[in-house]
Formats: sequence, C-alpha cells, structure tokens
Amino acid sequence: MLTPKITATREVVSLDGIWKFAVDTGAAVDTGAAPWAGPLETTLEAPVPASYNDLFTDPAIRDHVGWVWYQRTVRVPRGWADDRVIVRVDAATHHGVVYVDDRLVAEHEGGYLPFEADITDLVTAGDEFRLTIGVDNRLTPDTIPPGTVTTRADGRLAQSYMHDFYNYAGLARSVWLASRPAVHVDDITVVTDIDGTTGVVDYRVELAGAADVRVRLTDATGAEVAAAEGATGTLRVADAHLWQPGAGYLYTLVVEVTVDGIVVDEYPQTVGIRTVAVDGGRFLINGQPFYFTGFGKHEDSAVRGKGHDDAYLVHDFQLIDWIGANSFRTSHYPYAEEVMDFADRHGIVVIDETAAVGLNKKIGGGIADMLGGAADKDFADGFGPKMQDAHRREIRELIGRDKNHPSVVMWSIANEPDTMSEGTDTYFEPLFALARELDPTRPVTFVNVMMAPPNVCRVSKFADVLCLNRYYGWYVDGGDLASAEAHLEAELRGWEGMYGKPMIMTEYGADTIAGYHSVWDQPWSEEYQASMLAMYHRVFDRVETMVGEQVWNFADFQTSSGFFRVDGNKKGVFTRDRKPKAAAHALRARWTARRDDQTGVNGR
Ligand code: BDP
Repeated sequence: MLTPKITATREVVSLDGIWKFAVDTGAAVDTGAAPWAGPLETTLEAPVPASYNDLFTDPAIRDHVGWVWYQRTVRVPRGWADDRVIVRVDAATHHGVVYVDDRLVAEHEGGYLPFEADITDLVTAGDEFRLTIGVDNRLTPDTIPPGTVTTRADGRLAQSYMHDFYNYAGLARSVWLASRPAVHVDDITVVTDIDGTTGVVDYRVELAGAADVRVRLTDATGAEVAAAEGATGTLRVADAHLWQPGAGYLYTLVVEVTVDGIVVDEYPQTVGIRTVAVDGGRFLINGQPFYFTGFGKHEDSAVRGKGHDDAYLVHDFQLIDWIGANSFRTSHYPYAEEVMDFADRHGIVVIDETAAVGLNKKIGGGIADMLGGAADKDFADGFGPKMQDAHRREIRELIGRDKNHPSVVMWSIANEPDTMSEGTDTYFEPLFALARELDPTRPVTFVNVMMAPPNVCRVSKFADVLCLNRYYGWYVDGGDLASAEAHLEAELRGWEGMYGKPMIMTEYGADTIAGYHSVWDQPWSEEYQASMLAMYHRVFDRVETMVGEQVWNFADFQTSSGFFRVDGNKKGVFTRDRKPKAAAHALRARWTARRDDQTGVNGR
C-alpha cells in the first residue's frame, strides 16, 4: 500500500491534532448502539497520534478493555471535486472501524499496519463530514499478537497477554485525508541488483484504471539517470551510487501515468540500490560481509505510549549514531513508516518484524513467567487456524507496506514463538513459504527463544539466518557470569555445528536501575549490565558465524505491571527518557571502533 504523498496530482491533509474521545462503556459496537451516528457525547479530548492509556488520570481509561471512540469533523478541500477522496489510518491498535457520518467505510485488524477507505461517494468537495474512528484493544487467541480476555468478579473485563510490553492502544500514528486521481498508481514494487558498477532497478507498477506508464529515475540532485516506458521494466544506472549501511543514498523513481499523452497521476518512489544475500555463515550487503550492531527497540515513551513522535524519532536515531550502532529490529511489531523512511535516508539497517509476539504459552508475560508454571502449556492448546490466518495477513500487509525500503534487509515473522511443541513446524512452514513468495529477495527469519536450543527447535531449519534471544547471566545463571559465559559459548557452538547459518544475537541484556552502582557484579547495577554485555561480546568474538549483536533494549520501556516488573522493563541501555547508563558508554567504545574499522567497506 502506497504512503499518501503530495505530488503534482495528489494532495494530502493531515488529520492529526485534538479529537473528541470517549471510552465505550456500553460496548456500542457489540450491542448495536451507535456513537458514530451523531456528535460523540463526551467532555474528553485526545491527541492523534498518541496511545490514549497514559493521557488520563482515570485508571478506568488506562485499563479499559474494549472499544474507544475518536471523532472530529473534516472539511474536504474544495479543489478536490474531480478526485477520489481517501481516509487513511496509519495504525489503529488493534482493531479499527471508520465511519463517515453514519456509514461504516473501513474495518481493519492488526494494530500496527495501515488501512484506508475510498469515501468519494459519501463526501462533497468543500463540505464537512463527521469522521468517527472506533478502536478496540482486545487481544484474543485468534489475534496477532494473541491474548485472553476474562471477566472479573465485578463484571469488569481483564486483558492478559504473553508479551512483555504494555498493551498501549488507540490511534498512535497519523490519520490522513488524501486525494488521488480516478486513474492512478495503485502499487509499485522495486527490486534492485548490482552488475559490476551498474545498478539494476526492476520495477513493476500496478494501476487502477487503463492508462500508460512511464518512469524516470532521478539521483539525489534531481538529475535524470534512466527512463523507461511501460508498467514493468528494468532500468540500468551506470556508476550507481549504492545504498550502504551508514550512507543511505536514495534515487527516486518518478512514476507517471498518462492517458492520451497527458499525465493524470504522478508518484515518486524512493529507491536504494543495494543487494542482500546469505552466503554460508555470512550476511552480505552489496556483496560485503555485514555485522549488525544495535538494538531491539520499542515504540515507547512517557505520556505518548506508542504514539509516534518526530522529536523522539530524530533523537533516537541521533543516539544510534552516537553509540556507533548500524541497525535495529522493529521488535515486536511494524514501526511507523516515518521510522522506516528515516532509516532509508540515513543508512540504518532494519530487521522488520511482524506483531507475532507471545505465540508461546510456555513463557507467558516475559521469560520470567516461565518460572511461574506456564512451562507445561502447549502451542496447540489455544492457538489455531484463525490465528494462523491473522498471521498470514500480518505478513502480507507488512511486506506490502515495507517491500521498497532499502533499509529492510530481512523479515522476522515472529518473536520467541513456541517452536518446541509438536505442530509448530507445520504452523510455521507455510508462513515462511508465504514470506518468500511475497518477497523472494530478502532472507526470512524468526527469533528463537532460549527454551528452544538447537536440538529442540523445530522451526530453525526454515530460517535463513538464526536470530537468538539469550539471557545467560540474567534469567539463567543470574549473577554468575563465569557460568553464563561457558553456557553461552557452548550453545552458540551447538548452533554453529548443527546449522552453519549466520547467527545474530537479537536480544541479550540485564535489567538495570539507572544510578544503582556497585563495586561487585551485582545484578540490577549499571556495572553488572556493562560486565554482562562485555561477557557476551567476548563470546561473539570467538564464534565465527556470529554476524550481529543487538542488545535488549535500546531504552527502558513500559510493561504491564506484575511481580517481575517495577514501572516497566529496565533492560534499556538508555533510560526511558533516553539518558545513557554506563553500558551505553561501553557499547559506544566497542561499536564506534568497529564502525571505524569498516570505513570504506560500509561507506562511512
Ligand atoms: C524476551 C522478549 C522480550 C522481553 C525480554 C525480557 O523477547 O520482549 O522484554 O525477553 O524479558 O523474552 O526482558
């Protein structure tokens, strides 16, 4: 799905700002009441984009389970009389319904991917309409991510889930009103290759309506470097300027749709010319071995929850650069498109993950729950074909949205699912096949949980790269780094011996209270976090097929409360307000040295 853009033939109006907001106490959607049928009866207002949970002081809003309503009036620009009019919601977490006046125009499941509706027939250029968006935060055994809703003794609903981050909900990303011509570009797919010093750009344009297509490729200065006619084709760029880690050079493919020689639609698609490949135990970008440094992140900040914020976007990428990192994983859901665009422009490498997190009854809310008796639950016990359908949709929509981002070098189809139980291989095999069918150009992986070592995991055989989350020195061998080091190395050598595939440590880390110091290696101290990471690094440097290290987590983040979390997960290298802990300085020394060593190779 194309991002709304202002072009010679398209306009966009941001609908961000303050909307009327109401919590649905009567389950309106389920009972037939219709809050969208007139002005919302409420005194509350909420900003878009933002999760609603932490905005209000009322705990009944923060912990609400079910529908909430957002409403505002929108005026269609008067110049749009000849255009199609589109409402686009960048994300509604987790289930969204959109009403134009009294009419339902869109419904979407999956809280981190966009959807849109063509509302042309319901609105008039120059006039106002009432836009109401309902958002349901419930997670069930059939959703991605899954969860369970139960009813408490006093009738209130309670939501539980098996992932370790707070179930922030609402309209956490932008909402747009967009115009586009009746005959228009519906989709664009770009695949790049390198032939000597020539860049090869294969493109495919899908149209709505009958028309001709012509394309031109411009470089970063705007100069045309190649052109072609037809909806599919190949462009060759002499002396191509490659997209490199650390140097995100972008071309623009300007797609023009013509009818009788007149341009009726224009859409610019950014293009980074680069290749990605797995070769034995190596991960190659542009034919050069690439070593991932960086983090698993979250979209998370105080007050906004998962609300997208351009200031945090810029600041987080500044900190990624400051610390010398070259990559991150969109743990544990697709991130806002603004993030992906920024990564493209700045040469940050991304492992792009679906929202399939917590497909694991054996660990519950974070690995810590495993100790609380979840270990005897089975995958088949509750996760069924409906969840697999939702998972398929999630893969399809993620690849549909992000396929043209050069920063994305690999798809991760799930985080820490149960891959030990019978039936998990038959659940996952078709999902890997689907991802490869949708995108034959990028490696596909999933992130393996500590309870599924090489001789136990039934799914690693399908992955192109082994992505491992390990907590030796924390959940296992906690406080005993000598044992942790021995166990970690033994396990990594086990994977290397059995598979020989490239390995990335996609999570390793220790909860750390900023400001807690100790002369001993005390868990929760800043010193322990730094020592533990250093121990992992010694091991990584000894294992040849290690191709990356992504610390858990970039910053402290909010989780549901419980006995294992005090105001959230504290494994951040930065605090929730992005102040460095001691480990940040240690990582900076290691990663900037590594980055400087790669100067030339990675274009820095
Ligand atoms: C892993 C999960 C991650 C958790 C982390 C932890 O992938 O989401 O936050 O453990 O326990 O199991 O800190």
